[in-house]
Amino acid sequence: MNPHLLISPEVQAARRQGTAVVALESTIVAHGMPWPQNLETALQVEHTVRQHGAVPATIAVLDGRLCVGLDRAQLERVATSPDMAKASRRDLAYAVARRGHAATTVAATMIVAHLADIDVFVTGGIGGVHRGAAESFDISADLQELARTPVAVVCAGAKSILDISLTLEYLETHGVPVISVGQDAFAAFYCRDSGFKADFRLDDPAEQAAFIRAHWDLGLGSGVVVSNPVPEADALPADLVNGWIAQALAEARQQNIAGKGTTPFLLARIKTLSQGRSLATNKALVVHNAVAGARLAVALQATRNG
Ligand code: PSU
Ligand code: MN
Repeated sequence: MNPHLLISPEVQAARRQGTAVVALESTIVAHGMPWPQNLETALQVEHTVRQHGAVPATIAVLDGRLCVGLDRAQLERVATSPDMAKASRRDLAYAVARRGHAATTVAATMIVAHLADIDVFVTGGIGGVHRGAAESFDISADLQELARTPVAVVCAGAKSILDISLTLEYLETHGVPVISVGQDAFAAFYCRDSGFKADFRLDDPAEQAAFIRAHWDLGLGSGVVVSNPVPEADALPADLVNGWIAQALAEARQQNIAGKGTTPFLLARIKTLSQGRSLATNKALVVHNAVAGARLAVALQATRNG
């Protein structure tokens, strides 16, 4: 085992007993949602994973250790500490070497999950190719990570703050399959339909697990995106969402927001512009993804236990 990992007793026990484990990210807690909804959501997501037969492993860097599975106090620390960095692939070693604290993005969470031999990771939405990327070069490291790290990422698609068409092109180029659950379309986070089709529709967790196992057994090496649309009742109307996004993007441009600050800035602005509706939807979709992710993890674990 990698010496920088610190695996919680609950996750260690699950591993020993062949119980399914679901990785969860911490950037959404530290930088994606405001206090106290961030902690509430994190706790509810963990609870939902347990209710569906798997063990949650929230991942963060604390005191330089790559923590897999956080207790309540550690989760509160991630949710409240003002000094939580946002760590993607390039930032992990800095946090470890300086014995610092960092929330992990989708990319960094995939890396740590893979080091800890966890197959399934649940998040809200993946990062992607930002609009205007031809000028800004802003392409989330999440996509590179999906290209190289064999973890299944259950998400509600990608937010339309991004260029979804280019995001899907990028994934195709890098051989990352996009599976959709319950519909043909790739999901668009706050909305169910991005206007683009996913590669494969697989509704049943056992079918998803068979596909993912085959992908890895073939040595294809990459991650897999599992797009799970937000429930109908929690979805937001696309025209409203597009209006908030257009305004948030214009403000980001005026204020010269760049780099890792972009996504948190846009999320916070959309929350304010929507008078909190985007946050309620965000919460609902992550919890919904926890159900799909736990079921998938149980099905994949069955293919391991033979
Ligand atoms: N999607 C959300 N909330 C978030 C994020 C994505 O709904 O907080 C976070 C994830 O951690 C993702 C990161 O990995 O934003 C992407 O950041 P960037 O665009 O800087 O790569
Ligand atoms: Mn970026």
